[in-house]
Amino acid sequence: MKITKAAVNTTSPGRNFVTLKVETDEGIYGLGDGTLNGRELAVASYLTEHVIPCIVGRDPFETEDIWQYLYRGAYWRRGPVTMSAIAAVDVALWDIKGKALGTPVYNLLGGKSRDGVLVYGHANGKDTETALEDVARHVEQGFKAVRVQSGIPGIKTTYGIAKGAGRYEPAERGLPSEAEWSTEHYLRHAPKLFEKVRERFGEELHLLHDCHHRLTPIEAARLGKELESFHLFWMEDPTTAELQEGFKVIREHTTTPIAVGEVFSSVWDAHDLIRNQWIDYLRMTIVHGGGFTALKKAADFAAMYHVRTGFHGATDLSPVTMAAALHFDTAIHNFGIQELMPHNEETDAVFPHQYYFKDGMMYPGDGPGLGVDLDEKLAAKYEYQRAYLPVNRKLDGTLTDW
Ligand code: EZ4
Ligand code: CO
Repeated sequence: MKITKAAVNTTSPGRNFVTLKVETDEGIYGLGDGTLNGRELAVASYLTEHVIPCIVGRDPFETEDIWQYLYRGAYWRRGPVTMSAIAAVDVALWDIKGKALGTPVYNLLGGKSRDGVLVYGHANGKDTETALEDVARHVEQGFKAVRVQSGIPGIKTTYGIAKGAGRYEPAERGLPSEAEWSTEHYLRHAPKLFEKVRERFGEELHLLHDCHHRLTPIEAARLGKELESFHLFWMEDPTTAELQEGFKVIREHTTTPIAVGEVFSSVWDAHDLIRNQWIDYLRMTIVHGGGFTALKKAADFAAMYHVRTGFHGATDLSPVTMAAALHFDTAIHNFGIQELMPHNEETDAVFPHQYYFKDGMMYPGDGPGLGVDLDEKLAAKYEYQRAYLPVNRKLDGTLTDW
């Protein structure tokens, strides 16, 4: 089998997506996601200008060699743009393999290790009471695990909170908006929020929380300690992770489990975190981490240190990545949980898919390949529109981590 053609599709059914379609001489094609929120066209051009010309004529079954060719062959390694582009190719090729062999991708990754994939949804509200109502809605929908974020008294905007009546969407069209941050206000508020959630919903519901890289290690240690009695499933991105040993400080102070890695693009971003057992869950997902070929190795390495996966699953991960993640989650042994932020109806229509949600779990479907398609006619109706994630400032105007 030979790759005859590959092309990048950009579409914006409410938000931007970059999708690679790889075609073969046997009429089978595969899809890969290359979406990098707020920097989409960098990946699109990396693929079109630098990657596609090198893969035409290659055998799509040679995923290992093609991965190494694109990674080592570029000389310039790692980074989210490069790794998302490599992931787009890798995932499309695994999709082709599955279709050619007439089997779902999870069967190529080890087969089913579980019946379903535990997912967590996002509950949020402008204040504690509204957030609690949203938790209740999630419980009614069948969720067994819920991430809870709420507005913080004393700050105008907070990460993870829907602005109007609609759903929360991190990126916005136009130039970056500016958000406001105060660690002092946040640290006073967050433990009270979780006290209320446990009071109302009991012990059984899994609770998660995203600190979104805003604390220093010692501040995160304080939060982790104060949340201990509420038994969180995890505390996410407690601090920025360029300095991996920063997590040692957090770990030494608290038993609240720690998840990190949605901005990672290589296992090397997590090497010290994993081998020192400073984290419990790795969030780097298929699209930003270089595809199945790279993630399988990262997950196997993590397994040796009791680290499980908890893949990023926000709306900027396209349905192609959601499908890929669900096949992966189904197959690997050290799966932990999968994030689910449902796409809007327009996106679901552009990417028809087999995967589905039922009783708090998700299932990849049992058709060949990834079980997700791209309706190119419909996609063409939604032209790419420049969009950015917000930037964040402390109350005195200092730029800080968003
Ligand atoms: O801010 O996906 O856990 N989920 C998150 C997301 C991220 C966005 C960034 O593109 O942190 O909301
Ligand atoms: Co996050």
